[in-house]
Amino acid sequence: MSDTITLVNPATGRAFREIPRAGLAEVDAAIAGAVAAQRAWAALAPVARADALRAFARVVEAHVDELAALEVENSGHPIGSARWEASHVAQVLNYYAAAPERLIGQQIPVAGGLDVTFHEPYGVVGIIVPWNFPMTIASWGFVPALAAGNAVVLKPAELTPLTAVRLGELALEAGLPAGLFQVVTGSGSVVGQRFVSHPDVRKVVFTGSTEVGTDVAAGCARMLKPVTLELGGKSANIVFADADLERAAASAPGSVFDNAGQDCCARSRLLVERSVYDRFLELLEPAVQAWRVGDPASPDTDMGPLISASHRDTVAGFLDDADVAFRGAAPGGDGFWFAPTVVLASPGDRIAQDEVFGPVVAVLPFDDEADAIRLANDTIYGLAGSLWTENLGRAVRVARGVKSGVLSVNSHSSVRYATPFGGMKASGLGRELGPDAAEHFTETKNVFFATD
Ligand code: TAP
Repeated sequence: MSDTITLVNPATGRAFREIPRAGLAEVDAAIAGAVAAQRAWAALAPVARADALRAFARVVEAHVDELAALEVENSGHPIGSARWEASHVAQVLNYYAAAPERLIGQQIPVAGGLDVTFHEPYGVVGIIVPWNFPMTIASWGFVPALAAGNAVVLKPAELTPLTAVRLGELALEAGLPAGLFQVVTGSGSVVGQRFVSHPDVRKVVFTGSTEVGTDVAAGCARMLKPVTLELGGKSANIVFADADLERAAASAPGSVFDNAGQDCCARSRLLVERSVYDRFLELLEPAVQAWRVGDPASPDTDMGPLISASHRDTVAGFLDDADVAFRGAAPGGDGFWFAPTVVLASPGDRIAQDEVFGPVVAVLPFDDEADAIRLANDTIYGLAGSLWTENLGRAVRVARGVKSGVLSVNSHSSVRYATPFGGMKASGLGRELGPDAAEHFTETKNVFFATD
């Protein structure tokens, strides 16, 4: 394996930067530095840790444009999305800056003394991040982990390390102690595996494919390490006949083609009640044609390229045996472009079961509410989902009936830093974000003080 990683701009197909590929010795050195930094960090007054995270947030806010430009070049994200992602990192920092002073334990009534609980940090947390949302997904792990008093070693995806590397530098600029938050670039099989096997990494957060996540969880089990897994998805967008069909159709492209469909929450199955199926497809077609695919640096772009040539081949392979209804447009040229595609499918089809992770949506009809819930649950995954109806009772019943971690009614919202995020079934284990995330990076210690 070469000791550098070559980065390629997905919109042009051209290599533009080399970065170091860490070996085992470098990972171990980073972990040793993190162990030392964590002791000092956890010993600080909670208000001092809170202030440090607020300072980090301010530095990130001041670098939103720079971070966004890196994501445009490295990941092909449209500039508007990339700015949102960088701002989101600052917001996550601001939100969890409140956590160090709010990690409140319990006082439990017992005989003969005083019993209290403490939220103790694990120590060093290892975070493994995929290439689809490099900054945001990293921040969902490293921010609450730091807030809870841990040190973090972070491995970005080899394809998209630049914003994570820059965030590591910005942490130092903001005054975070050296060693506390380290970004180690390298391969999953070396750096990621070392987070799993190293005894001083006491918790692992993994976001990526269900296949690799299962291996990571098995490795963590052997080390008795807790692990949070955010994995794949095949989420349903369920449109009932009583929905506002115009709104549902206008918003459907964004729900699956955002980030070129490389989104674990992509609503890649569109379930439409049979009585409005034809009408809905008529409304959907112009919305798909209007979805603007092109230069990620342009503020008018809705969708950029796929991440790599090989990923484009994988996505294209899903169309080999698919019944394509209509497609949007995409540029030609050397970038890894792929036109948004709408496919008509049956429940057992590969396109209706497997995660494509590209701009392809499978449309399936359903007969009634029970059928909609059954179809929505007819997948190994359970991450996100949307449902469109004007009937409140139905919205409640279906939202409770679909086995997914994150659902939205008459919208496609999935991620808010203040609300919990994560999947059921093969989509994951544990939750990120929301009011309890910092606590998830702690272990409860119970202390009894005898008074008699
Ligand atoms: P993976 O191939 O699973 O890679 C994810 C990360 O794990 C990368 O940093 C990768 O490093 C690393 N890795 C690879 N092999 C490893 C190993 N043996 N041990 C430890 N780490 C290892 O996924 P991907 O292709 O990057 O991302 C796409 C998948 O992620 C999709 O299935 C998608 O649904 C899922 N995803 C889920 C979510 C949530 S929140 N549920 C969010 C985003 C993505 P390299 O860079 O060296 O490959």
